[in-house]
Amino acid sequence: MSRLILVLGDQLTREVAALRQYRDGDVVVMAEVESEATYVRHHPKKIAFTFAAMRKFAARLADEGLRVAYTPLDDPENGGSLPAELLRRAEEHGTTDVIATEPGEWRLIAALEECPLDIRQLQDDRFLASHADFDRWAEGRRELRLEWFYRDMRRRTGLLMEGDEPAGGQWNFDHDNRRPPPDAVEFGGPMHFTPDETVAEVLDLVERRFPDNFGDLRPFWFATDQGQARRALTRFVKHALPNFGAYQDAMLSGDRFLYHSVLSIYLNAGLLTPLEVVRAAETAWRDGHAPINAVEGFVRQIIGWREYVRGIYFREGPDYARRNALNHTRQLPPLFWGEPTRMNCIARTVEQTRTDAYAHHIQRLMVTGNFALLCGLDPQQVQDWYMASYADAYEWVMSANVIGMTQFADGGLVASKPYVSSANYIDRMSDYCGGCAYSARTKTGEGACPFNLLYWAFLDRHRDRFAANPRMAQMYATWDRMAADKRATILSEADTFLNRLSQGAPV
Ligand code: FAD
Ligand code: DLZ
Ligand code: SF4
Repeated sequence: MSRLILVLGDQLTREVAALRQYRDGDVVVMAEVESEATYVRHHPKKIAFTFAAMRKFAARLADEGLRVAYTPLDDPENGGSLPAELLRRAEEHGTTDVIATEPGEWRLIAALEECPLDIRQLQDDRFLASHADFDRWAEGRRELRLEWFYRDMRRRTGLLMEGDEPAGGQWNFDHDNRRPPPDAVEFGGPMHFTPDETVAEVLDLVERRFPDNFGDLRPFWFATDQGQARRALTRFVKHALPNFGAYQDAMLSGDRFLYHSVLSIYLNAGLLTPLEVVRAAETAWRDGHAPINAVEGFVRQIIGWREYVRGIYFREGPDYARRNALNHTRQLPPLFWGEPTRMNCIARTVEQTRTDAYAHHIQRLMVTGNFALLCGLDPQQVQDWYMASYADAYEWVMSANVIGMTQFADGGLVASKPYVSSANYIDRMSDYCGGCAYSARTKTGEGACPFNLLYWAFLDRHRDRFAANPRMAQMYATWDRMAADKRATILSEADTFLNRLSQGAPV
């Protein structure tokens, strides 16, 4: 009897677990559906990327001789959701037997479990650590810190290892990284691809069906198949990887990508596998093309952070994304959706997010994430914003980054202290402050940067929770040493700022 093999829009790999089960007579089911396209108001570039990459992958499978049942969004028979499409195809092909690869979000895992067909969800072994591997690592540990997980992954994969020792004699080369922005960037950004016929059709469809979503659909330049994604990887390794480490944390108004890879979109959709990406980087180091600090930093992001945040999401369960340990309830202000603001760092980051569906890690962490935490925004609304804003957004990778790392809403499971900073950090690591109406160096009064006010107000508000944290002792000591009238001024000005924000007044 034939079986249905379900392939989701972020499982576009020939080697994905369910497809490896394909045998003659089976039918591969792929469907563009309203429910996936609207469960958050995705950036139009993300929807276009997903549909175009799905169409090209389906065509490739058909060329290889597989039977593929593909449903475009505009098909009048379209059931509107993945379970509905499976039920329709099951009836059409006279089967109830379905093989799927486990989706990356709890809501879809549950929807498949509830679907009245015999659906087997196989482990997604594109990841290097299975759920069992992560649980084994986490079991009995008091703290689930990335660094220990990462070292374990290095040993397990043998990546950047010389025998039992880390290559270059250190596990982590971050002290060589984190330099302020360079005067000039030699990379020129990620590879751009001119839309082919398939992409052009999808762009028209997305323009018609999702006209009001936040973000610019055009110009559209993402890779949409494996061949193109591999070319983007080659370009990154050749031209950007050598400088990746040094300028990983820098931000520049005139250069949105610096030396970042812009590969998460392709990795998360399956156009690239994590192993091929890290092996390409390791080879560049072994060939003497890229220094160890750059390659180690890059490899850590992929076999460390990427696997770790997924491990946390699945280990903690469906309620993780709804945690709110600091009881933050302020509504997300309209400046996140591009309403004018005088805060140049926010304006630049949001503008880039709107045009490219991309911002690099430090922009997400230390600009928008930092600001949201300092303002006490509702973490679910913050996560919804990130989900709606980025082409690489999926809950399995988003949640521990937003709920854990940036908003401290998991109470410190991921971050040992909240990622908060005053204007100092942004001033040192970017050129944003030079073009800002506020002054990074001004602490109170006319023109004082809001980060300088909000930072101390945050610490003061959460004193009970954080004062005993040894990593924050120095901040509290500094705060306590300030003159009482200065502290009162800071708190009052922070309050005025937050009230303006809540009232929708321009800030
Ligand atoms: P590079 O800087 O070139 O890094 C290389 C690769 O490492 C990335 O492609 C990515 O696969 C991986 N990586 C790096 N940092 C992380 C991390 N913290 N977690 C997981 N993987 C990482 N990444 C996503 O893929 N999807 C998301 O939805 C997402 N949401 C985020 C939200 C917040 C608030 C923060 C702080 C980070 C988020 N990240 C997310 C992680 C990171 O910001 C992006 O992976 C990275 O910016 C993608 O750009 P890049 O490919 O140029 O990465
Ligand atoms: C992101 C996305 C979008 C926009 N549309 C579809 C779709 O129509 N069909 C599909 O199979 N997958 C889509 N995806 C990817 C899914 O949302 C993704 O598989 C789940 O969120 C689990 O990670
Ligand atoms: Fe951002 Fe403050 Fe710098 Fe302006 S002065 S860019 S608001 S950190």
